Amino acid sequence: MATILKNLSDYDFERVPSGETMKIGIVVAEWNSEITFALCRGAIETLIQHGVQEKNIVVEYVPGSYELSVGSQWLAARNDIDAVIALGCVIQGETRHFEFICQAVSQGITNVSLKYNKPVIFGVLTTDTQQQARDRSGGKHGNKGVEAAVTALKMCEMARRIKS
Ligand code: DLZ
Repeated sequence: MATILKNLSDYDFERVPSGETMKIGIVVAEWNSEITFALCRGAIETLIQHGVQEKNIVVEYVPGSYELSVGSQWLAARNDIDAVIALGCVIQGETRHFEFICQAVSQGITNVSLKYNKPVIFGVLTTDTQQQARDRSGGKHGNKGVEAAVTALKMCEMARRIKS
């Protein structure tokens, strides 16, 4: 599971499908916004690099990662949106809040994806420290927003191919 050996922004550009005809929803948690807004910038830049038109990127904000599930659901319910990217950052604190939020959001996002039969991408950093989160939101380990965007495009292409 270690991401230490993997740079989250490294991928094979040629293997990513064009996003020219895709419409992507992004839901961003405002908690730890220094991190999550950097994830969002990484995701948007990557989508645009792969042909997604700016007008086809819909960004919505929720207060914290716990609300990412329902925020994703509202976007996934829209027929015009092909995939949703959920971006958040949960940092381990002194209480068990961390575990509850991580469990809820990972399960919640999976449920939304299965309910709406469309990709909902888990772009949530779950780290022990703020520095680990910085390292993964445009720092030395890349940007999880980039990884999430690439995953969304690949899954959209697969969904279209298989469902058509
Ligand atoms: C309350 C809380 C705490 C302690 N930590 C985080 C965090 O590290 N990352 C995050 O995205 N949100 C956190 N929150 C807020 C919860 O996600 C949620 O917004 C509130 O509990 C209200 O439901």
